[in-house]
Amino acid sequence: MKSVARRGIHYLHKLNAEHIPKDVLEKGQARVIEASLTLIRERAKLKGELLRSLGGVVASAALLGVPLGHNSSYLQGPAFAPPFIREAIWSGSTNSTTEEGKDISDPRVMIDVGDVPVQDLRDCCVDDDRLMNIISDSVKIVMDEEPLRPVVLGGDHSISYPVVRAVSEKLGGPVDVLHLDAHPDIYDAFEGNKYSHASPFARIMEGGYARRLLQVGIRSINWEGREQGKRFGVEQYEMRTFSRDRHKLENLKLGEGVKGVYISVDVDCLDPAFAPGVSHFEPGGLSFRDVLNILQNLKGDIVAADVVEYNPQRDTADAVTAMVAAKLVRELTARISK
Ligand SMILES: [Mn+2]
Repeated sequence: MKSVARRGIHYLHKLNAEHIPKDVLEKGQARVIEASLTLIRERAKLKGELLRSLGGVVASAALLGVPLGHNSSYLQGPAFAPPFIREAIWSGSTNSTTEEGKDISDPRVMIDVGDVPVQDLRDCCVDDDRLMNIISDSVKIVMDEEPLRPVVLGGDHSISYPVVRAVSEKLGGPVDVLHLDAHPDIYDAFEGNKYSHASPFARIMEGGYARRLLQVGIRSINWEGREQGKRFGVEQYEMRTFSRDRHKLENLKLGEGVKGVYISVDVDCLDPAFAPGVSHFEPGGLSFRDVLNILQNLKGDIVAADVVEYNPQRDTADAVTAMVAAKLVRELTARISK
C-alpha cells in the first residue's frame, strides 16, 4: 500500500537528482496546478450560477474530495476514500432523504464539485507545502461561489489544516471547531512530519483559525496530547466521561461571536463495531446515534465540514463503513443547507 501511494513521486525525485533544470520542472508544475484548480473553479461556478438562478438558497453543501493519504502514520488507504463515499451516498439501498426530510438529490441541499487531484499533483512532484496551499485554494474557490459551503471528503486528517485555514481566511476570522475523533491529532509534529494526520489541530490552533476547539470521542491520548490541549486551551471530552458529558454535548451552541462553526469528523470517533473501515481501531467509542445526536442538536451556523480517515482498504467486503461515512456526509449536508 505504501508503495502505491508513494510510487508517483519517486521518478521525479530521480529526475531531479539527474539535474533536470529547476525552471523547466517548476513551469510545468505551475501549469498542472492551474489546470487542477480550473476544473474545480468552473464546476463550482456552474453550480453557484445554477443555485443563484433558482433563488432563495442561503447555503448548499458542496462536496469536495481530497484523496490524500500519505500523511498517515500507519496505513494510507484514506487516499482512496472519496469515490467509495460518493457511491454510498447515492446507493440504491436507501432513499435520497436525510433523517429530517431534506432531499439530497435537490441541488439546494447538496452539489458536487469533484476532487482536488492530489495524486496527479504528487505524480508531478508537487511537495506538501504547495499541496496544502492548493487544497486551501480549492476550498476558497468553492466559497467564492455563494451559496456553496464546502463539505470535504477525506483523505487522512492532515487535510483539515489547509481546509480550516482556508475557511477562516475566507470568512475573515476564526471559527469554532467541533472535532469528533478517537485521537486529539494535536502533536506538534509526528515522526518529524508537521503535516502528519496526527498534527492538524496544532497547526490550526497556532494559526489562530479556531477560537474554540472541542474534541469529542477522545480515548487514545498521551501526555503530549494533554499538554498540547492545555497549551492551546482545547476542550477535550474523553470517552471515559462521556456518560457524564452526554447532555452537554447533545445540546451544544457554538459559533456565536465568530464566523461560524466548522465540523471535522474522523470516522474513528465511532466505535470500530460501527465503523471497521478505519486505519486505527480504538475500542470504546461513540455509537452512530451518539454522533447524530450531537450533530442534529447542535445550534450554530455551520460554514463547512469534513469527513476524514475512512479507509476502504480496511472495510468489510460489502463496504459498511462507506455507508457510515456517506450518512455522516448526508446528515451534515442537511445541517448546512438552508
Ligand atoms: Mn482518529
